Amino acid sequence: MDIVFSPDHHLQHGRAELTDGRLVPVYEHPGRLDAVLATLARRGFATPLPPQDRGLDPITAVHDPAYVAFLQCAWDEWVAAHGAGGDALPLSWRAPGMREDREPERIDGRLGYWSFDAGTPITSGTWRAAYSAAQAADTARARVSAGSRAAFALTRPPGHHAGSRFFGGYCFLNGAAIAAQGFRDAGIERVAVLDVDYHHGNGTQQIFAGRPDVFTVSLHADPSFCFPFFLGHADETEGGTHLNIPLPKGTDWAGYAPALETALARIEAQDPGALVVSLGVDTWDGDPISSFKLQTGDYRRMGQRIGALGLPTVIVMEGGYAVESIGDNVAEFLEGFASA
Ligand code: Q9C
Ligand code: ZN
Repeated sequence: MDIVFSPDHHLQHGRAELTDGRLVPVYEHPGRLDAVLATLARRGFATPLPPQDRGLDPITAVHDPAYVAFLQCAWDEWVAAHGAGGDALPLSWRAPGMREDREPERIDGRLGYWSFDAGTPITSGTWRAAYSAAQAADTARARVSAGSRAAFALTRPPGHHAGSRFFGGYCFLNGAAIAAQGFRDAGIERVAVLDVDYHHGNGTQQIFAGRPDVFTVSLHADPSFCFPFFLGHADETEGGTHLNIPLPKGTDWAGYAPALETALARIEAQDPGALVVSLGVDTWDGDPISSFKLQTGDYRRMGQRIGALGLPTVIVMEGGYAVESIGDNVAEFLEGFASA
């Protein structure tokens, strides 16, 4: 399996996030990918390839160019207003009845305009890190388009919460969506996206809502109790082009496996020509911000079941915050996939 990786991920290193009423060190930090990289090397995976740079085109294929332009200059505007002593974070958002059609001028207002949470710090290196992650997702897709059975984009910051016009949930550019759209633009008529991150893939759902050419599925913690709270319920079908499978607190493999089978059957019924997997391993038992109970060996079963679809596949790294196990959980998934 091809693995695409850029050390530029180190450029995204936020200082703090607001969690449970406290400012705490960020969960989404460079040590996550350092751990995966070291584990994959130790377990004998092939040396990763660097991403190719195809510029802004693969990004603006799924994100509004005005949003992309905002991401590129947000840190500089923040420093001009507040200095570089803290991360750039939004604190105000529009609510129903407020104006959607007027982007504020002040950076504090613009941060709220283009986001949906206060847990996603913008730093000096955020744009370059997110840009390289987007290129890695695109390169993984290009490898598969060129004939590889599967490729893994080992990337951060993650992407599946980022929509066409917003950041949030640690995400800025949606690598899974970039890969799926890349397959479409390379001539694949129908693409499926399967999101197994603990959290609902709200950005991916939004980007492809109502698109019969890209069928999206997300298995996740029920938004009644879990972030992103305002999307991800089972009744959101987007005209038959999307499937949400919300799961209860404490879900283990016995609860997860049948939901995965439902998702796989729906994907097979669409007869797609390619698959994109949003791989979050924050469903692991010991994850510090999650509640599911999957064990390390369960990721091998998950990878095997997904690999058995037999589709050309791009796997994109999403969440997973238990640094002691993230590498083994990812490796189990990839080995299971390859063994199918
Ligand atoms: N108590 C991904 O897994 N809220 N994003 C965290 C922690 C946001 C997770 C609060 C979680 C976003 C890609
Ligand atoms: Zn997650």
